[in-house]
Amino acid sequence: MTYLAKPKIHHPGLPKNALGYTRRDYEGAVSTLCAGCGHDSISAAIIQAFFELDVEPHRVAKLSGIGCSSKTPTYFLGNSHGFNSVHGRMPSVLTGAAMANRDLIYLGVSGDGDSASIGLGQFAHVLRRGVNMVYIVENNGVYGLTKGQFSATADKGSKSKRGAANSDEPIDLVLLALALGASFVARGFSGDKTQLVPLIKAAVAHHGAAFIDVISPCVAFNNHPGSTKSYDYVREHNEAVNRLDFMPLREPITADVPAGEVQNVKLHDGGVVKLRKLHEEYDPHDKVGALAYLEAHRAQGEVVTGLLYVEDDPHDLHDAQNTVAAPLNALSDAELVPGSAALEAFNAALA
Ligand SMILES: Cc1ncc(C[n+]2csc(CCOP(=O)(O)OP(=O)(O)O)c2C)c(N)n1
Ligand code: SF4
Ligand SMILES: [Mg+2]
Repeated sequence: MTYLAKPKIHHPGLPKNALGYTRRDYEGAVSTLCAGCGHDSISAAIIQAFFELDVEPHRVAKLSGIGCSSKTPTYFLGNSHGFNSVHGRMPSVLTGAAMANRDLIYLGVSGDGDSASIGLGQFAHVLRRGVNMVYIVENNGVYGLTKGQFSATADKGSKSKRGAANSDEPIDLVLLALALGASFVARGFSGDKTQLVPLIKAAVAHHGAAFIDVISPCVAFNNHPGSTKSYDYVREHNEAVNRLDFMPLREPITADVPAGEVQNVKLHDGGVVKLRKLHEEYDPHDKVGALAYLEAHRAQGEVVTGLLYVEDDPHDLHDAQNTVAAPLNALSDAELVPGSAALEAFNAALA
């Protein structure tokens, strides 16, 4: 993959996080995507989220498939581990890496073609297994990289750049993620960083399968009248269920928010998501309610964004499989090869 390295000139006055790193330490190469692509705004939100979370870049593993969206890990977290896999196959590579080393933060970045078309089976299984990760789909309703064919998330009746209407029913990845058992489900919009950054931060802190569908207009093939994934359409039809701030517990919770308008959602690692509820009736702990809410607003052509569902006490695949806590590459020969006596005892236990 070609890329342009960023010049290593650091402004001495750049703000530093608790680790002494600047935002530049979380950036990657210069993007080669089309100017104005929504995916670049998502990269910027990821950079900001990890900078603000004070995460050491070498603790992150970013994985992707194939597509403009899947190219983006080159443009953020340049000092992290990275793996650009095959089209639609990122989830199985991520699962293998996560099972081998639970000490890293796993960030899967994919597109709607990558996850809802060729990779739908992989998408389903990584969520239902509860792999501890943040899974972001940069959803533009088209195969951007291969020149704008409709993807499986394109709305029925939405028009392509050449005017052809899509005749197929769309797959709503958020509804699917809820049905498949993801323990954190959210939707954002690439053009709304104020909402997206805290969503990413909360997803990183979540212990389990965290999925964020980010509507991300493709300026080359899907940002014209008739498209339901354009900037204008989403701005006009966006229904935000909540406003989010993410606060690690070491920071005091601000007290100047009027009572009754805020709900603190505790995350497994002790972090807190502060939900400023716009709608009194919306409860992100109620999965059945979330499904009904999404369907009702979808029927009205609205795109619901925000934290839609979070499980308070989630479990991940390591919990289910009772795996060893140490990364496999840290185990000694004796632990990896326990010998014939241990094997015989194990076989005897199965008899
Ligand atoms: C096995 C395989 N089939 C098809 C392709 C061609 N291909 C490359 S990217 C892509 C679609 C990408 O769409 P999406 O995941 O939505 O990413 P976007 O470019 O829109 O961000 C396709 C069909 C491929 N690379 N590999
Ligand atoms: S083709 Fe679309 S998705 Fe790809 S870089 Fe250009 S604007 Fe972004
Ligand atoms: Mg796409």
